[in-house]
Amino acid sequence: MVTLASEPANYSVVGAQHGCAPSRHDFLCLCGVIYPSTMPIDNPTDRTLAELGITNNSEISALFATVREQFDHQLAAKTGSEPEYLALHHAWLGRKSGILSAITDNWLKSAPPALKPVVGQSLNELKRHVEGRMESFRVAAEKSAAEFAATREKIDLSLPGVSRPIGTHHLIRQVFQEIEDIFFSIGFSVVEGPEIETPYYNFEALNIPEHHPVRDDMDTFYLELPKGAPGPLLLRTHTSPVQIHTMEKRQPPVRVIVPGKVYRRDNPDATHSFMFHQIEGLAVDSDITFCDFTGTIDYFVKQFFGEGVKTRFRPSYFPFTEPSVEFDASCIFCGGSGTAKTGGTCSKCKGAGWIELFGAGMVDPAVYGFVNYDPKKVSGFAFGIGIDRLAMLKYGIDDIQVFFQNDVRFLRQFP
Ligand code: FA5
Repeated sequence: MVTLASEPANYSVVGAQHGCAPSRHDFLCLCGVIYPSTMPIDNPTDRTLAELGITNNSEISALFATVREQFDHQLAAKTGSEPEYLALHHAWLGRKSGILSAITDNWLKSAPPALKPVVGQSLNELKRHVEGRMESFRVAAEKSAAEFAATREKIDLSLPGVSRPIGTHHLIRQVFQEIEDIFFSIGFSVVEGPEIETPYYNFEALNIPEHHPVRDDMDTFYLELPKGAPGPLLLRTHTSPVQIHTMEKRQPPVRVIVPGKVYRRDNPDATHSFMFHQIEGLAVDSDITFCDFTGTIDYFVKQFFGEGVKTRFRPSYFPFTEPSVEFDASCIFCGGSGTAKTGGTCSKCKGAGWIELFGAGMVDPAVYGFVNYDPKKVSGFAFGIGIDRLAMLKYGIDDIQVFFQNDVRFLRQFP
């Protein structure tokens, strides 16, 4: 065996036997002992053949045989894990600091011409050997990593499941659903429309021309548009524009309800919000009468609040209905007596015995003109229910703001 370097007096045995990953600079002695790079000793692969005193072919063969033995020894000490593979690959085949690169630089390139062929051939054989073994190591390491992952990720069906709390619909959504179900049962269907509208749909086509005083009550938010935009856009103030969209698209008979959000520049207080919810209703056919109208509303109110509730209507005004009415229901808190159950005036209806519910009316013939319906052939009714206030009434909520604060203590009361 060729002596490659004199062993230092103060070395310690480290490396494969100790589990640490060898690097090129740990590769100091080729007889199976690895020294840490911090030790002041020679590394044969850092020196040229001349510096190692190697002068003939047989010494070269022996030298390469020793290197190969060292590799085999290190490989045999591995358990087959991926990190071990990577470390060994880096130590032997690393481009910059790998042992094979060092041999190429220090032994092959500087070899005297007479020795070069045998050094080249030995290096190629060593390379093939190392690469072949490393490839098998890689395949085995990958396989063992996959097997380990499969074992780790195996689902244990006997474990108890993770229970996640399931949320519930917001009270406003629940009330929407309740109302929709009532109208479904009498042949209405749901349509939806845009929340961003043109003044034409929000006002003009509903018979509310520019400068009409009603527009003041519905002052709303206009969108800032880029210069040259075709016209103003606004956040709809009510769901009534969807009446127009619907009649533009469909011929009578029409029976629809329109749930959705609406926006007004109202200051927030216990009964006002700048964003709230409405359900529009529209029925148009060849022979719809005022009687059909009041009968439908009465049916809805009784279904929603209970059979005992009475309804009445009072004259009102909306530019898009004629006649227009305001529907009231007998107070659900005092039974319409005006006196609280505990005595004294009922605080909910303020002693009137009636609570205002929503506005409605027979569709104004002028509106039919905007959608090319013949007012002589069709008639119908429309209504617009404020959902938030209806929900407050039914569930005894005295501040509309709680709907928008998302306090779970409130929400949990309506599972
Ligand atoms: C309208 O919006 C009409 N479009 C309703 C209508 C439709 C009439 C079809 C005739 C035919 P009004 O402005 O009254 O009407 O609003 C309807 C309901 O919305 C009110 O009764 C009230 O319950 C609710 N509402 C109005 N403003 C607010 C607000 N700022 N916050 C919460 N609810 C509101």
